[in-house]
Amino acid sequence: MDEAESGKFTRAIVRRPGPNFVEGVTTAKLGPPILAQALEQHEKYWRALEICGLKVLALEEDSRFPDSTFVEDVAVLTRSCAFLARPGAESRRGEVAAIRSMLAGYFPGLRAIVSPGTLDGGDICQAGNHFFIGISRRTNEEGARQLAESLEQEGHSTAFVDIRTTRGILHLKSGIAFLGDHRLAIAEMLAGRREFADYEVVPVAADESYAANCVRVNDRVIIAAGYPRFEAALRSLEYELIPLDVSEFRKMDGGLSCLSLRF
Ligand code: CIR
Repeated sequence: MDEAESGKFTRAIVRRPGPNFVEGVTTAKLGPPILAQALEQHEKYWRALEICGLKVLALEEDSRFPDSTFVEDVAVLTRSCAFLARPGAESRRGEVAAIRSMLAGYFPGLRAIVSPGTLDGGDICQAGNHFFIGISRRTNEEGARQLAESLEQEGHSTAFVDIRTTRGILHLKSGIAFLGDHRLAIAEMLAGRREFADYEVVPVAADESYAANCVRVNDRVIIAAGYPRFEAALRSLEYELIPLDVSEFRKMDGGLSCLSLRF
């Protein structure tokens, strides 16, 4: 639940990268990730969530699923319900089982995206009571429709954002983040889209676009280290920041938001 305005997050689910993390799906041409560094970066990410006041729940690593450290993609959580995703990459579908078991203890009425729908949690951006639902190479129109219908039954509003022809982002949240305060960080490739017209925008320049994937967690914002203009823009808005190096996850097309499910 990416909702900074209606109550605090108290928990996060994470999963350490497994020994074959390097075998995951990627389009980034940044070379193979170094597992030892990925583990160290993950450890710091975990600590950052604790600094933000969260109890961190860890799933066991699972080498059947090299991308399973990107837990955000396999569920969508709101204050009142949880939706199991149906990842667009077939190699990731089996990741849902472990998340289902973990979430069942916290969300009694689990719902699920069903075939022929596909949906990755990375395409869902919650902004208060409103949900932006990306339609991407991973989330198809049917998956988006199923989620929107369920969310609307729960009293939320939704808007589709088609990013299928937007270059340079895998998921919607690779290019936007909700910062609370009716404010979105928006990467250059998504700037000017009418879906975001009602929001105050913190623009992320083309050469810093990776930084748009930041995470507001309670009173702080976790950001990728190494993007000085975006960092300065957030500091000038008086956000308390936790910059983290996530270079090894970037090599696998991942970022900060995808490494946890917060609720
Ligand atoms: C994948 O291609 O599915 C993973 N290698 C990366 C997923 C990143 N998830 C995200 O941005 N929400």
